[in-house]
Amino acid sequence: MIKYPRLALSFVFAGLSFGNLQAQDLKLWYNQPAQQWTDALPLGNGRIGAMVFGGVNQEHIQFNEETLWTGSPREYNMPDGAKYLNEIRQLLFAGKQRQAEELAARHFMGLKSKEEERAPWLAKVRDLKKLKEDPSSASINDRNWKTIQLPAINGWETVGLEGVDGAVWLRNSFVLPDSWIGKDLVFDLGKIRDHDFTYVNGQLVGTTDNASDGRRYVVAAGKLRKGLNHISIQVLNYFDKGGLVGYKDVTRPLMVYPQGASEAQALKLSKTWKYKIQDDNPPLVGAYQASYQPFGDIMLTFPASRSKASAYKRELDLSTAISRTTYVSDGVRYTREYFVSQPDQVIVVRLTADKKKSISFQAGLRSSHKQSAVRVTGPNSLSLAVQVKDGALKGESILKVQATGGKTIAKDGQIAVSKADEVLIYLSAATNYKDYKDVSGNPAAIAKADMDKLAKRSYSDLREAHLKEYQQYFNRLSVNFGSSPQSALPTDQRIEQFARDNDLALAALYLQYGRYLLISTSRPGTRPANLQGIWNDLLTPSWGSKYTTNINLEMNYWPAEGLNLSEMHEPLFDMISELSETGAETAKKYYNAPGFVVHHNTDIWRGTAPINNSNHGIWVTGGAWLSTHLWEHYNFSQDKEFLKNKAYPLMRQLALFFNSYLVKDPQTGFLVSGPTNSPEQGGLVMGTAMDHQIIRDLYNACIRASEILNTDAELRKVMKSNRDRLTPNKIGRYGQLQEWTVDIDDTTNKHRHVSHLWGVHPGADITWDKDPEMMKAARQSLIYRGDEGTGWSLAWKINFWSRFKDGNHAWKMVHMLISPAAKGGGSYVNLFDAHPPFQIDGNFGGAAGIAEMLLQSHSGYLDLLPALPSALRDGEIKGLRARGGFEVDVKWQNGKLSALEVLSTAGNSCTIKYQGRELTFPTVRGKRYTINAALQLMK
Ligand code: FUC
Repeated sequence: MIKYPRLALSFVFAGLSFGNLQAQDLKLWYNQPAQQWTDALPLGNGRIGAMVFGGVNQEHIQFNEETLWTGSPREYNMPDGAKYLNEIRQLLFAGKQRQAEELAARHFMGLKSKEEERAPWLAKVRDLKKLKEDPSSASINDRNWKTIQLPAINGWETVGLEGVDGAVWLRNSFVLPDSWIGKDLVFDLGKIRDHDFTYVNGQLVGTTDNASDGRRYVVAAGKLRKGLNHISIQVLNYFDKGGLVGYKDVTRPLMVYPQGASEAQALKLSKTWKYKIQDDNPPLVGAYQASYQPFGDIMLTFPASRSKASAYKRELDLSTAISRTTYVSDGVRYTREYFVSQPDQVIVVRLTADKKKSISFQAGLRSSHKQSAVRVTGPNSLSLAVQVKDGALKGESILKVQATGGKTIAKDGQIAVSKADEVLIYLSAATNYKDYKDVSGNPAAIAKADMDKLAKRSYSDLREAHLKEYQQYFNRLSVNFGSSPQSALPTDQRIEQFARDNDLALAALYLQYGRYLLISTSRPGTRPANLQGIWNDLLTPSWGSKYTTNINLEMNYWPAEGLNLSEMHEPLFDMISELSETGAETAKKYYNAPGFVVHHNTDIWRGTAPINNSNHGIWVTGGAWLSTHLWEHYNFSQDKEFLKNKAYPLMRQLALFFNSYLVKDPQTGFLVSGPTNSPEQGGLVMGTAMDHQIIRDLYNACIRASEILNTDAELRKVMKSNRDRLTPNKIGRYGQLQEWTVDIDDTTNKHRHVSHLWGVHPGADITWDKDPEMMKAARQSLIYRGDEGTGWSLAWKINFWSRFKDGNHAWKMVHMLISPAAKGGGSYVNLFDAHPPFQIDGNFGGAAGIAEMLLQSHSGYLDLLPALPSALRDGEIKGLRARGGFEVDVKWQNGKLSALEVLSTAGNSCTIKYQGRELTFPTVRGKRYTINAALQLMK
């Protein structure tokens, strides 16, 4: 890649056309330590992730290594799925969806990992008579039981029972109000994972297995007592989140109320439950795919201070990727600095104080993995070894504490430092994962080698190397929407007030945070960002914290090209190469087709077979959607070597797959995809708008690429013919863009997925230029769908409204995305996107969406300020990249373009459009052009 002297040039031009630059607002900061994981601040080097809590007496740094997952290399494909393909298709063409789904469920899903029978275990744990004391009985003595705070939306794993699956008893009680005597009561217990046997005063009042909704049991008056009443619940949890998980709306309590009375009269159940683990060895549950795992935690315990700490602040500086905690305790100012170094592959923490001999603490390591061990390995070092349950992967991590002054002693699995002047702490971590087929790595050797390399390096060496490496990416783009008075407020308060306050600087910060997160989770040479990037503290994270390809994985990479982080895209490209190997097997076994196919999920073992359920797991365009990222990388970079050696060979494989796979719809005569679904609704069908848009895009890209590379003339003819015979986009009877080939859309459907609008964004199948009627129909579909959604759905809608060129509606969606996460999609205290729970896609989709308001380039020209919201009156963004090989600095005042510079990185002709004006000029590679507000070329 050619490097341009961007800093030097922009320095010269800054004075000429851009005037005064306000400082960017680039810090997240808080006046109190993190209480929950989603309050903690994320750091990462693409491989190692850290979440810093910043507690005064107890510092907690939870960390991850990106290759620690459950599972092992194994066969994921059903051997003879292809035998049933035709029958499934015929059933669907004949309108027999249910039969097709049943057949597919039996013969067309992937293979699960090992599964054990449940019945014997269930009989054992249900045999309460065999227990010394019957925990269901009202009179049991539970004084020695421990307590836990429930409900917890992410399961009891997050509130003390980490890693626990099995049979657990929970107990609670309440005093029956006298006025309720003689009335039947409703026990509203929320959702319970997975199976409950609920007793009131020793009598079974309800049991439900695997419900997706909350439990509401009606208990007859005769079973209740005057005064104190006892609830005992035996919860059987086989895997994933356990216990009382409550409601999505986490503010909704568990409660009891008389039947027929309003919830307003309800009595809230105490959140403190007594618990006792009866059996923590449930039968194994087979899993279609593996889950991303936490690694461990660094715990630093400081002596209690005489007085309460004051002047507390913790922050994350996006310009340096360094987090800092400061406070004053007993008259001493303490500062902690943390970063995760890419050049040195370690977490670095520095503790300082403004008075000598003030630093004393104990450092320890721990892990939620049942199989883990901490050892003292030297006078100032510890190691942590972890082994994933029932899986092939293990990890090793080393913690080293280097104090200046004072005394350091390592014993009993801890390192104690007393009265030091300054302390450096390093952590290295590795696993035995080498690639998706090979787990022969030596984690202890890697962790040790990384630690040994630090021997001759000072803190300032490490810090400098870190800054240099990080800033080469981060500093390529700056953005300013004007200063907000709210910049003086801590970030949690800004999020709370954002919808009311028009805190423009927070929107700019959100964009830069997206870039920060992408650099931190997806450096070249690492694995791509999963559903949570590289940050995960749970053994059973939602959706396995893996890779969902029907929107989430792709959304993670929406900012990569436009927001000038092209190299961060590389891990995704490497993954596509691996998927082309595993997906070739799936293409053969399920479709008897060449090329490769990826269904709606994948994991570290690169599984590509259909998973979960036949009504939504059989979706065939995952690989094709991913391949559009290869083509987009070429569009932005104009890198022909990349096109020739990496992108086109993979794209071509996908075209070969679809050449073989597409079939003629007997009703319409057009080619359709299928069996498939429109993610994740409507069930198994033949033909969806999304598939056809993606496949059309793939063919268009392959046709163009084969022309540029002057290859595959014969194949090109086939691709052209298939493209032209594909089912076109259709407008349905409600004026909507049809989601399916038949006009069955339901205008009251508020589903989070808006897949049929793929051609509007991220595709370019439907644009105002090409087909305004279709664009209107797409907009109508989005209006029917409504604004509400999960975090990623809100983020997608920012992009849609930007492409519809309705900046104010896009801005409304930004407001919804940057709002407190308590009741649904929004942002957590650390600005992580809430599905809920935390899912990083919305951060990336949101950042890309804000940029989409300012510049679009998918129609062959630079479309300037295409969806500028009226709230964003003044601003500038420098370093945006556009397709065709351009880098753009744009400034606007009073809602109008005021300055523009374009750097040509490929020497292509440049066309710019702005409010009816148009300018086209030839460019020279490496040259920077200034254009005035009237769209005239200045030099
Ligand atoms: C898809 C979405 C869900 C979630 C999951 C990870 O299944 O429908 O909303 O984002 O992926």
